[in-house]
Amino acid sequence: MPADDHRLTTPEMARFVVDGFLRFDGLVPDALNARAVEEMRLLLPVKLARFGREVPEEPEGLPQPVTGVPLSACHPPPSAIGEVLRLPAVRGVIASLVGPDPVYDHDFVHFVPAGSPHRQHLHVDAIVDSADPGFDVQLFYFATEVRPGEGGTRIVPGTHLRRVRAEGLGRYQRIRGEQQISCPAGTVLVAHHGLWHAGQPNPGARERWMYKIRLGPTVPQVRLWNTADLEALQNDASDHVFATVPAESVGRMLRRRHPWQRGHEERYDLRQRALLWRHLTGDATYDVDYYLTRVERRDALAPAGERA
Ligand SMILES: O=C(O)CCC(=O)C(=O)O
Repeated sequence: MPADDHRLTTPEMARFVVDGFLRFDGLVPDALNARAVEEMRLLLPVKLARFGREVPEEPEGLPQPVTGVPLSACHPPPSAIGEVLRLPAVRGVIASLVGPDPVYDHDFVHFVPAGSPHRQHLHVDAIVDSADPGFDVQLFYFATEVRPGEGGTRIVPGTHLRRVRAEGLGRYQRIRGEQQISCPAGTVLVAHHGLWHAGQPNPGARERWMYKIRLGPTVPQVRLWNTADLEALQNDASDHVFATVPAESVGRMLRRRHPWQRGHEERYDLRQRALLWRHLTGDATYDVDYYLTRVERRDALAPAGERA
C-alpha cells in the first residue's frame, strides 16, 4: 500500500530492517535511463580522475556536488541523474529512511564493461561508523538491464547490522542466501550503509552502468515513513516466540531468518533489529523475543555501581 506521497509502509520498513535493503524494479522510465547512461559516460572519467587525486574539469552544465551539501542542491537541471533522484517515487523512499533533504556524502559511477573479468571482494563501505543504530543509505541505481550473472552487484541480505572489518570479509567466497542482482533497467536498490556487497565480473555482451550515492540523515530518523499502519502492527515488549506471539506484528516480520543465520546465530541480529526498530519508532520499550527487556529489567535491580 504505497502512500500518495510514495513513502514506505511499515512492512516495507520492517523488511529494510531485516534485509538491509529494498529494491524497486524498473522504477525509472527507459528514456530517463538512456539519458542517465550518457551522463554517466561523461562523469566516469571525472570520478576516476578524482579517485586518482587529480582535479579534472567538470563536464559543462553538470556541476558535481560537494560533500556535506543537502541533496536538494545536488545535480541541478538539466542533469538526468538529478532527475532520477527527484522522481517522486525515489524521493518517497529516501524521505522514509533519512528524511526529505538528507546530506550528500559522495557518489560514484560504477561501470562494468562487457566481458570484464574484474571481481571485487566482499566488503562494507562504512568500516568506521559508530555503533549506534543511526544509519546512512546507499542508493544503487541500475540504469541498464542486468541479466543474471552479467555484472550485477553481489549482496548478502541481513548482514548490515554485523560490525565487521571490511578486509576481514574478503575471504568469504560463498555465503548461504547471498544474491547477485539481476534486474530490468531503471531498478533502484536502497541499502543500509552496513550491507555486505561486491562488484562482479560481466561475462555478458552488454555494458553495466550503475550509479551509487550515499546519503545521511539531517533529521531524527523517527517515524519518517507512512505510519498509518504502524499502530495496528506494533507489538509490545511481551512478544516472545516461546510465549506470546501476536498473529500479525512487526515482531513477526523482524523474526525472519536468513539462510546464513543458523542455530541461535539469528538472536544476535534479532537484538540489533529490535534496537534499530526502537531508533526508527522512538519507542524505547520495543522488543522482539524479550532480549533487550530481560537484561534491562535485571540491570534496573542491580546496585548502582554494578549497572551496565
Ligand atoms: O559495482 C558494483 O556492483 C558495486 C560497487 C560498489 O558498490 C563499491 O565499490 O562499493
